[in-house]
Amino acid sequence: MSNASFIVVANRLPVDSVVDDEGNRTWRRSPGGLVAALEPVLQANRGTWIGWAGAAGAAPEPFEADGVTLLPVELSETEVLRYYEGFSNASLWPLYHDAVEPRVFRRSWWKSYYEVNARFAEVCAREAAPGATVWVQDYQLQLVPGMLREKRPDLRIGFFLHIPFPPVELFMQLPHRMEILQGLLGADLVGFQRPLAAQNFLALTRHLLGYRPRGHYVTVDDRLVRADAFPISIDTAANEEIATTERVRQRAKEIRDELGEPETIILGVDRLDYTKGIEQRLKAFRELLEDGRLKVPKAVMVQVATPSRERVEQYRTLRDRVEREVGRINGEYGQVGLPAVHYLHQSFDRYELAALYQAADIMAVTPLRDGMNLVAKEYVASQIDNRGALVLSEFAGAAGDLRQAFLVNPHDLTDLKDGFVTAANATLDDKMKRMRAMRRYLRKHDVSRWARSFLTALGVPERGAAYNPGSQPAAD
Ligand code: ADQ
Repeated sequence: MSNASFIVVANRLPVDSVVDDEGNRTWRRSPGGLVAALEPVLQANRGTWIGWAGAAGAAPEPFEADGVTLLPVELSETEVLRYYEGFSNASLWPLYHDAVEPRVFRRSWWKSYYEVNARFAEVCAREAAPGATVWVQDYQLQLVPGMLREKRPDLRIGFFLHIPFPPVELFMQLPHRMEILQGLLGADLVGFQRPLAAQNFLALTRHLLGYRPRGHYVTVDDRLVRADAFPISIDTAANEEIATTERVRQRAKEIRDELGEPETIILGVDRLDYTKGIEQRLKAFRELLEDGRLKVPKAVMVQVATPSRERVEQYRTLRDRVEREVGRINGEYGQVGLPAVHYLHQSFDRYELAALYQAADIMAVTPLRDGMNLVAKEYVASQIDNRGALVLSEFAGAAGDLRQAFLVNPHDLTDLKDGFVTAANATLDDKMKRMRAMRRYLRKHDVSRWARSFLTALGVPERGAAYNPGSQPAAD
C-alpha cells in the first residue's frame, strides 16, 4: 500500500503525450480548470491522479509533474472500443443527455465497462493511505466508488458527475441500472451540476432500491450518503487576465477586420457533439437569412467545432450533417470572399479562443442538453468591456448561474431565432448591465470555490491545507 492521502480518479490523466522528432516522449499538461483547481490540494497532500494516458496498450510508468504523482492505467484497444467509445459514449452519454440521440446498448460493452472500473478501483485501493480521500470523476467511472468501498471501507470517497443525471423514466432504460446506482452509492458524497440531478438520483434510490432519502441524504448500510449540487466553474481570474492582454485585444481586432467588419458576429464554440445543438443553431441562422431578419455581410456566423470522438458512428454522421448544412448556407447566402458561415473544425489555444470570444457580438451557446457548459462562462469572463451578448440554452446547467443571459429553448426553432434577433437588437446599455452582473457572479463563483465547496462537504479541510486523517487538532 502506498501513502497517497488525496487521490483523484478520472478517465483521463490531465496530460497529453508529446513525441519529439527523435521519438522521445514528454508530457504536456492539458489545459483546463479542473486541473488548475485541484492542483493546490494535490500538491499540499502529496496527491496522486489516476487515469488513462490516452493511448491503447501498455501503460507508461508512473511519473511526477509539478509535485503531483500521475499514475497511468492501462486500456487495451478492445477496451477503448467497448468501455470508452461503447458503454461510456454510445450508451451512457446519449441516455444521460435526455436521449437527444438514440442510445445503443451492447452486452460486451457493459462487461468491459465493469472490468475497467474494477481495474481503476484496484489501482486506487493499492495506492491510498489509510483513511485517505478519493475523488472519483464522471460517468465513465460510476462503479468505482462502490468497488472501492468494498476493498477499502476506511476511505473517504467523493464522486462528481460532470454531465446531467437523467430523470427516473430514462434511467430505468439502462441495462445494469441497479449496479450503476449501487456503484455511486459507494461514495460518501455524490455531486452533480444542478439540484434537479441530485433529486433525480435520490428519487431513484427510492424507486429502484427501496431506500428512504431524507433531504439530501440517504442511509445505506448504516452509512449516510449525501447527494447535492456543486455547479462547476472556470478560473475566472485567469480568463480575464488573458482577455486583457494586448495580444488578445489586437487579435480580436484582426479577426473583426478579416471578417469584413460586420455589424453582428455570432460565434459558436463547441466540441462537435450532437448534444451541443450545432445543427439547430445553423438552421436557425439559415432561416433568419431566409426571412431577411439578418443579412450577409452585415451578420456572419463563426462556428468552431472541436474534433471529438471521431471513431464513434454518431459523431461521424453528425460531422457530415453539420458540414452539409454549412455548405448549403454558404451556397445560398454567401458572396465571393464573404461566406455567411465560417466553419473551423480545429482546436485553438487559449489566446486565439479568447480573441474569438472578444471579437463576437453574440455568443451562441445553445445545447439541447449540457451538464454545465464552460464555454458560456469563458465568454462572459472574456468580455472585459461588457459589450457582448450571451444567447444561452435553458437546457445548459450554466443557465442556473448566468441568469442575465438571453435564454432560449433550442428545441423550439422560433424561440431560438427570436433569441438571436433580440440579442442582436439589444441596446448597449441593456447588454452591459447583463454582462456586468454575470461577470460579478463568476468572479465570486470560480472553479476554486467549486473544488473547495465539494471538498468541504466531503470533510476535507480548506483548500491547500495538508490533510492528515489520523491527526488530532493541535492544542493551543
Ligand atoms: P464538455 O462537453 O467538453 O464538458 P464544456 O463545458 O463547454 O463542454 O467545455 C469545453 C472546453 O473545451 C472549454 O473549456 C473550451 O474552452 C474548450 N474548447 C472548446 N472548443 C475548443 C477549441 N476549438 N479549441 C480549444 N479549446 C476548446 C463536460 C460537460 C459540460 C461541463 C464540463 C465540465 O459536457 O457540461 O461543463 O464537462 O464539468
